Amino acid sequence: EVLERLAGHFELRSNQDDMPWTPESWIAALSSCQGALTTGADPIRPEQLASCADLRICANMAVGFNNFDVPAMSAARVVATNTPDVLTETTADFGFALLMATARRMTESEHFLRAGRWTQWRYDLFAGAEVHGSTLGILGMGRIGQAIAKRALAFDMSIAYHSRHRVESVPYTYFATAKELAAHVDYLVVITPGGAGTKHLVNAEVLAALGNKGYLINVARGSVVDQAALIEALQKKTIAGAGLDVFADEPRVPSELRLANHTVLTPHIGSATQQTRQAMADLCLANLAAHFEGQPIPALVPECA
Ligand code: 8YV
Repeated sequence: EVLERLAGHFELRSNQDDMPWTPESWIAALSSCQGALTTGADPIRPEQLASCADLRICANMAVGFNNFDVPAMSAARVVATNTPDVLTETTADFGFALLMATARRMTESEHFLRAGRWTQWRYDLFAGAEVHGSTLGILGMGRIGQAIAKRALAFDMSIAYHSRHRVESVPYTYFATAKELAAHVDYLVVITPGGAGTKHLVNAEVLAALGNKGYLINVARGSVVDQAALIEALQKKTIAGAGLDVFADEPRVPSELRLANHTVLTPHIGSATQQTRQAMADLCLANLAAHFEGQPIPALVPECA
């Protein structure tokens, strides 16, 4: 439906669902375009910009834009837009659902049942960890972090956080480092932006501080967590478990993670409801249309000069 609406405004070059772009076909397609509607997996960096002299706007269908090199885009006079706000509550729902599914071992126990292995009643079967009344650490107290905190309050959780800066508008306990936060909490939920500034913010030391009763939940970007250190922590049981919607090199998920117990793994679906994906697509279209009509752009990336 969105493609049809786009076709009403633009001449389209589109890929097929079953034929992802290769790096070469992506550059070739972009080089004949003035605008692009990108997902978080489509890079817009100097390599692409060098061959795309006519490109003027890239509308990312994501709030995160670590696939963009915004300074290089600004230098090449390419506008960057994203989709903030419309996915905040939906992604917070998912982050909290992933926390609960991980704590209560919902997918592991379901696989066990579906495999026909539930043959007798046992009191120790899939004993998980309490959610209500526990301590939640939020790494990144932005819009989605704050929406996750709101949900946690209804579960009587105590809330602490670490962000680059203290957020004066929230009443939660601030920790100056990720490590101090991890040492204090039962659940560490990662919801920071990706990119160089947060690369491996959750490293072996932070995981050690989280400890063997602590859970890591990542609904941000795979790059924020040192994935090798996480695999080691899961294998050595130095953390209790992990709920992961994002990975270091998507869509590749290493077998060590796929085989790990006490994990819930999902294919980057934090914002994936029909309503929210529609709202994200609508905002992309509004961003593209506004640019080409010379109107103010609804969701310009703030860093875009
Ligand atoms: C997107 C996301 O679905 O908004 C984001 O930053 O991670 C998701 O909502 C994904 O990036 C695909 O564009």
